[in-house]
Amino acid sequence: MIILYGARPMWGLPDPSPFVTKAELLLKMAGLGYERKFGDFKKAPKGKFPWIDDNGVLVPDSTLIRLHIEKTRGFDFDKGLSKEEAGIVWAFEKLCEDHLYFALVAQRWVDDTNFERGPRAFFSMIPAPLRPIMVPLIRRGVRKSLHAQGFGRYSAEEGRALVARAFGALAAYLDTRDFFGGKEPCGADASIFPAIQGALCPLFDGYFREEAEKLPVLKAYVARMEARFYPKA
Ligand SMILES: N[C@@H](CCC(=O)N[C@@H](CS)C(=O)NCC(=O)O)C(=O)O
Repeated sequence: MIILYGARPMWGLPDPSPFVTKAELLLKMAGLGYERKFGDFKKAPKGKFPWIDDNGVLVPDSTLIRLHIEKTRGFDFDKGLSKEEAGIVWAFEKLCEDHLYFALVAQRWVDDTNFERGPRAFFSMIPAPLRPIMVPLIRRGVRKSLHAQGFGRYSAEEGRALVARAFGALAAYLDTRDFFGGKEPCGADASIFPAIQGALCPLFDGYFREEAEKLPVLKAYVARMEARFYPKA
């Protein structure tokens, strides 16, 4: 049995981390049995969520998890796609992970109201007297990493223009398809779905959600993916 380490379902999302949801979807798509466990960052092989324990083999990083499943189970996440389509959806996947993800982090962690509604809950595990020290320290670390990555240097106006362009590109591709895989989901859907679902999460306000909400095709896509992979009992 594979164990998937991440956080847990929160905020109406399968996991606060889009990368954990991606790993879970890859396991579901490949038809592999798994159990979810709350991870201890100190034990994370690369210091980040997610990682899996595949019968003693620890595999960190959602994309490395995909490569591991492909290699060990022979599963083809691009089944039915032409080489060109596989290339395009891979680029869309990385647009979500290496660009839009940082807008999501900025929305949740930099904005005070959003922080109180969301990430503040992560600190409930640490003793109350330490929180006044730890919370500002960790938020400062997040702001620094956003600055180093670059997204943190954009004004709200600039950030809005960039995410609008990215969501527009995703919506344009989806316009004639049910999924990024076409009629059926492919590996890239495992990554793109949590990025858009996270943007549309009603708990958080700001331009990131507003720009995603302007595109009904994105909402319809999230609803289709939720119905397929997280059907309501
Ligand atoms: N490239 C990694 C990114 C994973 C990632 O950034 N995880 C975040 C949660 S969304 C994390 O664990 N952050 C903690 C940290 O950076 O200390 C993947 O695809 O799994």
